[in-house]
Formats: sequence, structure tokens, C-alpha cells
Amino acid sequence: MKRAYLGLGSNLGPRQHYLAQAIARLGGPSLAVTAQSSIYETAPVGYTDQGWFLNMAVEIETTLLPLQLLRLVARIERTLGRQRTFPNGPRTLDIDILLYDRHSVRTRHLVIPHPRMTERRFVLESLAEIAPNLVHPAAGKSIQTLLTAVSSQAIRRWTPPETHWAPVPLSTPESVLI
Ligand code: PH2
Ligand code: MG
Ligand code: MG
Repeated sequence: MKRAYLGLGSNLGPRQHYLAQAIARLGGPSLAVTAQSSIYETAPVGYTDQGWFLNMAVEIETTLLPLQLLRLVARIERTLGRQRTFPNGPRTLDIDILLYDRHSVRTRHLVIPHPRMTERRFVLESLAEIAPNLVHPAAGKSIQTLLTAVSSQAIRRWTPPETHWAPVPLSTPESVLI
């Protein structure tokens, strides 16, 4: 059983729904979600002419190997409507493998630790919430320490808009129940 960390992001459509669906679909016989951060609303980094993201980090325990895990998260992205357009472009759902145990992986399709995680505040902010003392195996510094050094980015903690409950008609008038 290995511990790994994933970064989730969405900036198209019902963003919170995609994050919730992703977490629901991650659970299974070979994978358990063991912690999740709050949701943050974050200004787009890289390609900036697009909507703000909802981002969060999750901790998982899994028996899947890195490339098996990549295949799983790619399948979840596809199921939830991800279409590849251009690098850093808008997406319904992005699931990035940030860290996998203390392993280093370098293949054409997968690099772990995620090569840009140490320079992205939206990653470090959410990851520091669930694993502040985790030491990044390549940088040799804790997530909390990396967070204090990273450049600023517009980020706010996100709370869901208040649900508006429609009044439900009673099938039996209340007076009859007394
Ligand atoms: N993901 C990117 C590029 N830029 N910016 C924010 N705020 N959040 C993201 O998840 C994000 C991004 C590429 O995956
Ligand atoms: Mg990404
Ligand atoms: Mg990705």
C-alpha cells in the first residue's frame, strides 16, 4: 500500500460537481481517499485568458502502481467530459499525480514528483492543508516551507453558494396530523 497525493482542478461548467464526482470515482478496491483539502478558487496560471479554477488536493492510499494510477485518473477525466484542447487550456476536470510515496518516475507520459508543483501556489496551498510536514523528495523541503517561498497568486478559499431549498408541498395538510 502506497500513499500518494493528487491535485484536482476544474474551470469549466459545474466545477464543484466535477471535483465531487472525481473524489467519488476515486474510491474502490485498490484505492482509498484518506484526506481532502478545502476547495480554493484560484486565478488561472499559465494561459490566463480563461475562467478561475476550483482546486483542491487529496491524499490517497493505493495498491496501484504509478502508471496504473495515471490510467485510472485519465479515465476519470475522460468520463467527466475532459477534452484535450491545448496545454494549460480550460478543462472540466484535471487530476494530477503530485507525489507517489517518495518515488521518482520519469516516463514520456508521467513525471513524479509533478514538475511544476513547487512553483504553483494553488497546489502548495491546498497540499499544505492536508500534509504540511510532508517532505518533497526532490526539493528536500516540507510543503509548508515550499509554500512560504512560492510567489503570490490570487487565491481564495471557496465555499459553495447557499442552496436554495424549494418548499416541498405536504401531501397531507399539517392540521390533519395533529
Ligand atoms: N492548471 C493548469 C494550468 N493553470 N491554474 C490554476 N489556477 N489551477 C490549475 O489547476 C491550473 C492552472 C494546468 O493543469
Ligand atoms: Mg494540471
Ligand atoms: Mg493534468
